[in-house]
Amino acid sequence: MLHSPSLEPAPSVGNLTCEYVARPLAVESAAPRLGWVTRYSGKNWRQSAYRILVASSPERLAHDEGDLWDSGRVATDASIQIPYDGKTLRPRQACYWKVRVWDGSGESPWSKPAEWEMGLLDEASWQGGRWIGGDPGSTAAPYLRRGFTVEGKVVRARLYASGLGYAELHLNGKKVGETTERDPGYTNFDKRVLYVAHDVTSDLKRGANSLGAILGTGWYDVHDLATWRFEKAPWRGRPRLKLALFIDYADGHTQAVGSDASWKTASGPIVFDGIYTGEMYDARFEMPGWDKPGFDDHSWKPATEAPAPKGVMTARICPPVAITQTIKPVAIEEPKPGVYIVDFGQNFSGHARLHVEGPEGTEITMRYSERIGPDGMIERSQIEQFMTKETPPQPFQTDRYVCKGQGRETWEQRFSYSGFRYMEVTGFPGKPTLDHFEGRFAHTDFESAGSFECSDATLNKIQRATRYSYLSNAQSIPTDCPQREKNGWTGDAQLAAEAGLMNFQSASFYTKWLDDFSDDQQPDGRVSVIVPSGGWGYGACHPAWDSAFPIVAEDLYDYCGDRRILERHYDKLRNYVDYVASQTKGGLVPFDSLGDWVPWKTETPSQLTSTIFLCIDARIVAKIATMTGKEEDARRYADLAETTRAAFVRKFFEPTIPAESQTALAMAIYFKMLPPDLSKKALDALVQNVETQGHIDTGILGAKFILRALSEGGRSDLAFKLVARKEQPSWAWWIEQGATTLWEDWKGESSLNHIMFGDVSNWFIQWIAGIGLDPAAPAFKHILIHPQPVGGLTWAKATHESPYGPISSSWRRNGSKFHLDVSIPANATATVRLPDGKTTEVGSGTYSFDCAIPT
Ligand code: RAM
Repeated sequence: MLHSPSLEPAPSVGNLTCEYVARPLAVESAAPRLGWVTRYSGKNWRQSAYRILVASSPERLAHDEGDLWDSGRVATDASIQIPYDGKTLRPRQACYWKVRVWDGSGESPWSKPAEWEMGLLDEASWQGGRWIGGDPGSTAAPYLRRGFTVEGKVVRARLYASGLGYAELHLNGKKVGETTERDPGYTNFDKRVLYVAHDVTSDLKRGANSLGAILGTGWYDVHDLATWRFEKAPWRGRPRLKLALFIDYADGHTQAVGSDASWKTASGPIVFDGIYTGEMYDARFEMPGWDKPGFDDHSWKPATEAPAPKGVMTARICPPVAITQTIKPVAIEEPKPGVYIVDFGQNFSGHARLHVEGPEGTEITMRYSERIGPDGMIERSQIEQFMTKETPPQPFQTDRYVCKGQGRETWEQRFSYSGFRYMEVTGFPGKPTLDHFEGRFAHTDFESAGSFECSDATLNKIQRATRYSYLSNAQSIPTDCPQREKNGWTGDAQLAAEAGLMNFQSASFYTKWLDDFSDDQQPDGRVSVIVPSGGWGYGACHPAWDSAFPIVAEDLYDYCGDRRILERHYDKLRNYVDYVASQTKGGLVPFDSLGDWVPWKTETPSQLTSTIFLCIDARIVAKIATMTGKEEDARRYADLAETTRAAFVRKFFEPTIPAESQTALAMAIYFKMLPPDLSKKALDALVQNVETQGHIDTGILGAKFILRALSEGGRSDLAFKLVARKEQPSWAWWIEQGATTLWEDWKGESSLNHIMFGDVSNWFIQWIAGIGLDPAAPAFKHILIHPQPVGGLTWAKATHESPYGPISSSWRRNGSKFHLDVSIPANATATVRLPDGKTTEVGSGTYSFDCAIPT
């Protein structure tokens, strides 16, 4: 029976996704996972069944014909992560799909149709697209081009391309992907090379067309010298391109245009580009019209065929890096004659766009910085320290532009990025004004998935700063900082992943990074502390960092219901845990390793934190083994977790508990390392420590878990104080100092844009506003609503776009009167715990509650 909208609220199905994406154009999984969101205006909606149709054409789908797959009516409440189970899909196959659902009383209408397309899947599908490069004797960025002819009516055109380090593609005089930059993305190129698919159907025209590419060095051809030795990366080579354009015509035939020796190349205005260095662009070498049909390329040389990189071609499944915001500067000063300092008012990752009018040959230099010194000049000693000193010194975070001298010129770099708030400009012709510059915020372009706001302006600023830091550090991989290192430091990423998943649709980004992890693992199980690594950072293990591998995989399961990620990496996770276990003595991690990094005052032994992480890792492996029916493994790793835990308690909590270390106490409590009586004592000790000291006294590990341990222990009031006290050390102190992003340490002595203290945003959403995850029911299938009206807040609200749909929690208090509004998505349920301790079980829908806050 179809729901009758006039008689009752009818469910409607939308937000169809395939592998986390609305319309992916290059899916490589043989069984892509589908999901949808049901909207229902009433209460307590639960799905009782679904039916999915996947068709080979929109027409067939419109006739309810699932010629690729008709799931039939499947009785289940599952509505996310449903694997396709139809006919084998071919390379480039387009799949059109829709879904309808049932509840106890009827069926929904069909959803609007959605689609996905399969990627190239194998080498043969590239149909002549070969690796080509520019003039091997030139260090400038190669330009490549080729013309082709379109005859007949085009129904679909797809451009598949990979360029190392980066490729900016052009079609008929226009950049492909207007705002994207640094495509296709960063991987261990000896293991995996990304390619990207573009829908270019509407960019083609009948007759002469022109394809082009500009290649950058990126992480593939690092020539700057720095601590992490990427110039010695085994994959290093000169930039190269592989591309295949497929044009499907109305008459059924397909034309393929591939990158091959018929392409031509020249060096243009990008004289130099480097991932740490920046870019040098000489506009006098521009080649107007190079990317348009009819361009005279007779002086260009034939492109050279380049050896294929070793890595497997893999479709990029996560969003591209893109420019998402243009930031107007707020001030400009001239601390020395001819030296201008531009203040963008916000720390961010990206670059500046320059508008200038000057005589031919005028060279303008823009050097990016997070700080200015007392003399008003940029101050970069904290972030330059890892760059190898050279004579003459290599440029760092520096863009240079040489004018062609033809009126107003506008330029921005393409192949590098910087972390900055300030910019020093020298060589500018005349006196620049604010209108001459714009900041361009560039990072992996996620959709937002969450928000938090409350009555305390400082907390709102911390939330905003966290989002800026998170985005600044999402650059195809999760990084530590956008200025100094740009490295995929694993510890930083594992600490920030939950805040990332709550605030942004970042699942596909972490899925990609876990592949990077798997690629970097050595046969003995070891992983590097930066991922990807060009060979640096293996050595002894560092469980607090290395555990990013199992922990982020588990986060994807907890926050998105992604079981496949656990299965896919199982063997490698086990191999990693075996490696760490082989290093232990008496159940403990015996050596010094990275631990509670950048502590305030009290240092916590790294053996203590590392042993906790080994226990967590073993538990995760045991959990996956249990889920997948591997009983012997399940027992073995549960035993390992338990012996590690017991050894931990003996060594670090008996006979006395480490009352001086907030980190040790908080982590032991939060990770359930202690028997109940000891856990209770540890919580009392933690509360006492915090009350006596009156401030946070941890590094990055403790800072994440102390807020949770206190909140779970009923002391969100204390956690709030740690965050919001305006004196050093605290998050709010940073804001008081003018921070617009989160800093690397409590002292403010290093980078000013790190994300490793960023779980505070997750705590805002999950505890202060109260949208809590229930790991027993992944993906917020069941939600723990537990708002915390503490710290004098009069209201707080948060939202989260969960896999089942939008969740919101909004509360206000007036004296002891407390009011809460919540919204639970269809097909999910929640337990609501009010500040008076009363709990209510609810189904989907919107609800309001009132209570008195006990004094
Ligand atoms: C610093 C990084 C990073 C941290 C490592 C251990 O250099 O910036 O944040 O994880 O050290």
